Amino acid sequence: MISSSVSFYTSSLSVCVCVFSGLDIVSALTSQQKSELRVDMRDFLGKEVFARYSSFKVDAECDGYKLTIAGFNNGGAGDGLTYHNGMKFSTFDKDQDGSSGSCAQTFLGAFWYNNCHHVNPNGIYRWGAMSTYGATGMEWYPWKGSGYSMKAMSMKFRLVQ
Ligand SMILES: [Ca+2]
Repeated sequence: MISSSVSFYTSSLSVCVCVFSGLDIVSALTSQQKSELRVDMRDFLGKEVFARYSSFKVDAECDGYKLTIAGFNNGGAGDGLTYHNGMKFSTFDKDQDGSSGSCAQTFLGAFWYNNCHHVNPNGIYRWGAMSTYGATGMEWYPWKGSGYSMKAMSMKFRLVQ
């Protein structure tokens, strides 16, 4: 289950792909040249915030698509991703997280899970705050806390000089 709301693209190449097929491309691009990442999100009241990271890199598949991120700049969202720095990418069928259980199975997503997440962009689409099903929504903890699923969230990176 992968949300199509999460897409990666670069400004220099018109690449827009879902996470699974995209990680190889993201890794190839970010390994060769410095990249920055911007995450935009919107709640169900229409408010929009973002978080920007001046450095963003994804390692190759043989290294578990490990995430390296730094240089947080706050656009109102707060820093959700530093908690995931250094983690490998986990899916339903590939547990590479920092938990004794499977974060991907528990939180119904695929991500650079630690033990387990502050951010769950590939979680299920829910309408804002819901107490059922725990933190399985499309969440960004520093902004809305646990149990609030965004109306929209996008992660975009671009190569920088
Ligand atoms: Ca685990």
